[in-house]
This record gives sequence, structure tokens and C-alpha cells, in this order.
Amino acid sequence: MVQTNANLAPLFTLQGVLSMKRTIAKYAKTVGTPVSVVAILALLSTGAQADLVFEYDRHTYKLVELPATWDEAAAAAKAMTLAGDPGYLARIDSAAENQAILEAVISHLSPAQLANSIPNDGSEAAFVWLGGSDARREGQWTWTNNGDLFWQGDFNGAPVNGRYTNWGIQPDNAYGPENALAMSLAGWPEPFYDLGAIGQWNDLEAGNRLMYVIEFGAVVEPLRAELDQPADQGVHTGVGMIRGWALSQEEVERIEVYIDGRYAFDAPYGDPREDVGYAYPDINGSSTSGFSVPFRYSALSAGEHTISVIVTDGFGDRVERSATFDVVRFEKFLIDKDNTPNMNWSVASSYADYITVQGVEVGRDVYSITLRWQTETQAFEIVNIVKN
Ligand SMILES: [Ca+2]
Ligand SMILES: [Ca+2]
Ligand SMILES: [Ca+2]
Repeated sequence: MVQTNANLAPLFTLQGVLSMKRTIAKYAKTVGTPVSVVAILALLSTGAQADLVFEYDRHTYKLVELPATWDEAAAAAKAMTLAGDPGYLARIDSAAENQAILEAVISHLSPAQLANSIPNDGSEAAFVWLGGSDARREGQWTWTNNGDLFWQGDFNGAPVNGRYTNWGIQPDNAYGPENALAMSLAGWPEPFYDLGAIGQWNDLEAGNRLMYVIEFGAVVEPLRAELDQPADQGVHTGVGMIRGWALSQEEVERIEVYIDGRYAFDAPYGDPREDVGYAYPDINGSSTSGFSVPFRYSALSAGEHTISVIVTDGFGDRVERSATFDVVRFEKFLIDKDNTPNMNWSVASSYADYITVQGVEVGRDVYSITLRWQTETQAFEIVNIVKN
């Protein structure tokens, strides 16, 4: 089932990560050894369309899975923000950071995705773009985040100011102007196997279309959400609400509602939620973080159903919240005025917070109905309907 690397302690908060079903892998920040993320990522199937987001040493990384040229990738990185600061194509300053990125990326991608990120340079290995370039001056390699020079020369060159590098037998400018930095996600097969190994760097022609890793100098705040109604393990009937709240530092963008696993509609966002405002006074918009939409529970068949909401924020983070509940209903989908329940011949009894009414006539049918006090809605609601 879950495989962990025996040499590496699981230092991330696994429970928190899993319970939020976020596509995020946290690494140990105090220990140089990165934690294997294979186990976590295998479990995070929700939000499969979302880009991989992970953290290492108080920085956040996002793997963008849609291949792009290096220039497109660099522009996309700059256009994204986290905590108000723009991103940049990943800058790697240590072997631990290199390993953290490599592990997160390769454990997340499918073979088909890897095959879609192979440059046209004969190496036949998948690569991801990083934020190094010598486009301005051949052999002068700089990081795009702040222009730091980190390498001078070709594969016989040398690092600058002791900065970390992890070149294969590279850079070699082999296919003309190879001016963009990439990390290999596989060993390079024959006849290039001796030129680079998995995790090593290569200079590539910037027009290749590869996946890329964006780095942000901040930790991503969790996307929070709760589904208040339907109540999990509750009973619902008639017309009710689907409602809850969602809150993110990066602004909530979308709330999708799924009924029994099928997309149904988007819920509108922005209802007043004083309680959430009190709980999270430091997050913008917390007091208007509610979502709600009326829903006819009696349109579902009697029996068990699940409603899920998937919340997406401006950083592309996603969380899912679900409730499984029972629907009780009269045989008729809608009870019109002429069939208003008639209780002239009924008998009511009560026990604890239950009220049972026997002999309720609805049209030609006779039912026993049980009501129970519901804390969520602050009302007595029908929790059982039995046709006599
Ligand atoms: Ca970095
Ligand atoms: Ca070059
Ligand atoms: Ca090269």
C-alpha cells in the first residue's frame, strides 16, 4: 500500500495534508535530507487536474504540467503571485533543494506526462525548465530571480561565488544556442548516458516545450473550507440548502458542487459569515466567505447520497469537502396544495427530540412521519417517512 523510504523520516504533517486533500508535499526544513513524497502523492488523487504544489525550506514550488518554451515559462512564473510576491522559474542553491524538487516532480508525473516533456536534443530524457539562462552572454549563467551569476564557461567552466550547480557534462551548447537551464528527470540513454544522470542539469535550446517549476519565496497558506449543509450522516428532505464557507489568502475563485460524484453546478460565493470573520480576522474577506445555493433534496431518490464541493483558489490550490446523507421523501416528487398532508386522523407521540406522527394522509397514501430537532438548521425536520 503506502511505501516509505526507510532512511527518511516522515517529518511533514501527514494527517493535516491528507485531511485537506491538498496536492502538496511538505519537506523537512531543519534536516538537509528531503523526505520521500511518493507515499503522499499516490494518495492525493482529488484535483488531478491541479498543478503539483509543494514546499521546501519555507519556499513554495509549483510544477506546471502544460509544456511551454523557456521564455513562456519565465513569463508565466513572473505573472503568478504568492503572498503578493511574483514567482520565478526555480533557482536551486543546494543539493537538498535539487533533490526535493526532483523527488516531488518525478513521483507526481505519469510516464505519458514525462514523454510529453522531452527536448529535441537527442537526449531522449524528460526535463523541466529551471530559472537559469546564458542568453544574454554565452557562458555567463545567471538566475532569473535576481540576476546572480552562478557559472562561467562551458562544461569545463567553474561556479561563481561557490554557488551550487549540478551540471551533467554540460553546458555544451551542443545544438546551437542552448541558453536555457533544465533538470533531467531520467538518466540519459545511449549514446548520451555519460553526459548526464537523473537530477543533473543541461543547457537546452529555449524553444523546446517542457514542463516547468515555479518557485515562490513564501509558504502557501492553507485553503480552508467547510460544508455545513447537507450535514454529514444527516437526513434531508424537501427543499434545503447546500451551504458552507471557504477562505484563502489567495482568494477563492470557484466552488464546484458534485452530486453523487457528478458535477452539478457552481455555488455563488460571498455570503456574510460573521463567525468565520471572527475566527480568521487576519484573512481578507473572511466575513463574506460563505457560499449557499438552494437545493431540492426530494429530487434525489430515497436512500444514501453524497454531495461534495471542490474549492479552487487563485493559486490553483484545491480542497474537497463531502457529506454523505440520507434522503427521505414522499412518493410524490412535489406535494401540491390539493394534497397537503391531512392530520385529522393522526396520532402524535414524542420522545427525546423526536416527534412521530402516525396516520398522515397525503392524497390517497397514508404515512408515518418522524421529525427531529436539527442543530444545523435550528428546526425540526423530517428524518423518516414510512408509507403505511
Ligand atoms: Ca531556491
Ligand atoms: Ca549557451
Ligand atoms: Ca546541452
